[in-house]
Amino acid sequence: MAILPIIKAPDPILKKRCAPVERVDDEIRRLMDDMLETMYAAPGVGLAAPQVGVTRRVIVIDTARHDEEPNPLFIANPTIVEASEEIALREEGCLSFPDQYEEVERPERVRVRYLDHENEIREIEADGLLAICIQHEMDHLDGVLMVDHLSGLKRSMILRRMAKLKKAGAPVGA
Ligand code: K1U
Ligand code: ZN
Repeated sequence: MAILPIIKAPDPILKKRCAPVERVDDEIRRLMDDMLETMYAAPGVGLAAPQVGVTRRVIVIDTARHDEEPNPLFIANPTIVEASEEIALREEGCLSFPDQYEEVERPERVRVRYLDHENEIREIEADGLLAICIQHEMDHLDGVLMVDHLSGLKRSMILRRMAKLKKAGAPVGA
């Protein structure tokens, strides 16, 4: 396994719509394993393939707490098959926006269908942090970023700050 560099905003790769995988084969499994190691090292609770420069519909997530056993989820080609009408407002982070935390509104619960590490079709019913994290990572696969849920003014302030840090070569996050 390998730790991959995480792409920081602004970057055109983060705005691309990702292509589905045909099947979860050895190449995609290797990508999933590298992404998981990268996410744990960051540290984070989720990571989407475009954040490591790969425009395929692949996500890894582990929202287990430090006092719980690791519970990695390997997700390819996710689709939301059901979303609650109930909306939650929660603070989100993003490894492509180090040190930025913003409140975003999303459905409280979702049921998601996907292909797992062994190319098996699975469904998961998620709520709380897991539901938020899955939706955040699925947004990445469509080139939608946390800041795209904010007001235009807030979004451009954050993007300007990120561009400045990048230009200055500041060490932003991992
Ligand atoms: O997509 C990403 O950039 C990962 C992001 C996922 C996420 C977190 C919270 C709400 C929505 C989506 C992160 O993992 S940010 C880092 C973070 O939340 C965290 C870091 C260390 C320990 C626990 C959480
Ligand atoms: Zn993110």
